[in-house]
Amino acid sequence: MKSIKKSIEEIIQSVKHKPLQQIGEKVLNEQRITEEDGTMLFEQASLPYVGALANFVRERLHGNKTYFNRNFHIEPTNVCVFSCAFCAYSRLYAHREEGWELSEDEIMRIIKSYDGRPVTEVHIVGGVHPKLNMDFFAGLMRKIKAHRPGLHIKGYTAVELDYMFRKAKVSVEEGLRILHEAGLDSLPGGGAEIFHPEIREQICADKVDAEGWLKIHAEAHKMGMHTNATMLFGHIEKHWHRIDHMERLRKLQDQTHGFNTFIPLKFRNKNNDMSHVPESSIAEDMKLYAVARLYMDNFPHLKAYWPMLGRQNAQLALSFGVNDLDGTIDDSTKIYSMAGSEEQHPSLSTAQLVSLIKQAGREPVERDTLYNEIMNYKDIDLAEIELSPISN
Ligand code: V47
Ligand code: SF4
Repeated sequence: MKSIKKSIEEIIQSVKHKPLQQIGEKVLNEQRITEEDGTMLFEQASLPYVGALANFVRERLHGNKTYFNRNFHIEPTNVCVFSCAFCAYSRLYAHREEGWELSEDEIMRIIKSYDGRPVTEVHIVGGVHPKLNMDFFAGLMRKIKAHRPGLHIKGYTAVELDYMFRKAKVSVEEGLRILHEAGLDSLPGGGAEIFHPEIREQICADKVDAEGWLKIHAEAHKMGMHTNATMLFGHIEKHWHRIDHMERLRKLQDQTHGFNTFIPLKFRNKNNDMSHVPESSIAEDMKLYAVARLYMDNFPHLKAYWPMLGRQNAQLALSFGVNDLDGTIDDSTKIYSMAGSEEQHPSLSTAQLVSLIKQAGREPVERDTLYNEIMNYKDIDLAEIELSPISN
C-alpha cells in the first residue's frame, strides 16, 4: 500500500501553483510556514489541498486518535459589565431581571449532582458580574476541591480574570497565585476573539486587549498551569487578521509551551448586535480548521467545539486537522444556543460521542484535561458502553 507520505508528495507535485507547492513541501518537511504562506492558503489554495496537508499533519501528530473528555459546564451568571457586539448571552447589570446569578450553594448543588459519575473536569465560565469578586471565586474553588479533590477545575477566561484582578487591586501574578492555590487548575481559552485592534475595537472594545489577554496566559504558563486559546472567526475579520491572531499565539507558545489546544469558534449571528453579518459557509469553516492546523505547528491539539459547530460538521472537521471534540459537556450552556446554534441543550453521552467519532472513521480516546489518556474505545462495543455503569 502506498505510504501516506508518498500520497501527499504526489498531491503536492500535482499542484500547478509553485508557491502553493512550496508551502506543501515545507509542511511535508516539518518546516514552519510564514504569515504570507498562511494568508496565501486562505486566498489561493483549494479546500482539498489544505485539507490533505492538514490531515497529514494531524495523522503525523495523533494518528487516528480523536480525544474527548467527560466534563460539565457551570455558568455562574450571564450578567456582564461588558457589551461585546457578538454576544447573545450577556445581560447588562442594569437589566439583570433578564439575567441569572447562581449562589455558592446553587453551584455546589450542581457539583454534587455529579457525585458518583465519572466526570473529570468542570468548566466554569460566565459573564463578568460587577459584584462577584475574587474572594467569592477563590472560596468557591476551595469548596469544590474540599468536596471532590480529583475534579479538574478549568475556569475563568482572561476577560473575567482581568476584571477580577483589577477590582481586587492585585497584579496578574498575585491574582493567579491566589486562585491557583485555591484550586484553579487551568484556564479556558475564551475572550481572545480577534486580537488585532482594528477588529477588536468594533466587536469588543471595552474588554481586555490582546496584550492583557496574552499576559494572563503567559503568567499562568509560568506558574505551570496549562491553558487553551480561542479565535472567534467568520464575521468581519479578514484573512490576515486571523493570521495575525494565530501568529501572536504561536509566538507566545514558542516561549512558554503552556497552551494545550487551539479552539476556533465559529461566529453565530442570532440575537446579537451583529445579526446583520452573515455566518460563514461550512467550506470556509473547514478551510479555517485546516489552515489553523498548518499554522499552529507548536500547538499539540486542535479542537472543534461541537455545540457551536453542530455534531455533523464537527465530524467533518476530523478530516481537516481537528483531533479533539471537547466533551460530554452535559450542560445548560446558553452561550451558543442563544446565538443561534442548533444545539439547544448541549449534552452527549459517552456512547454518543464514541459513536460520532467511530462513524467518522476515527479512534475515540477519552482523555483528562491535560490529555492523559483514560480509555481507548477502539475495540469497545457501543452496547458495552451503554450498559456500563460508567456511561453518563
Ligand atoms: O470568548 C460568544 C464565544 C467564547 C458567540 O477552553 C461566541 O476548552 C460564536 O471560550 N458566536 C467563550 N461564539 C467560550 C469559550 C470556550 C468554549 C469551549 C471550550 C473552551 C476551552 C472555551 O464564546 C467567547 C466568544 O468567543 N462566543 N458569543 C457567538 N455569537
Ligand atoms: Fe460579557 Fe463574555 Fe458576552 Fe463579552 S462575550 S459580553 S465579556 S459574557
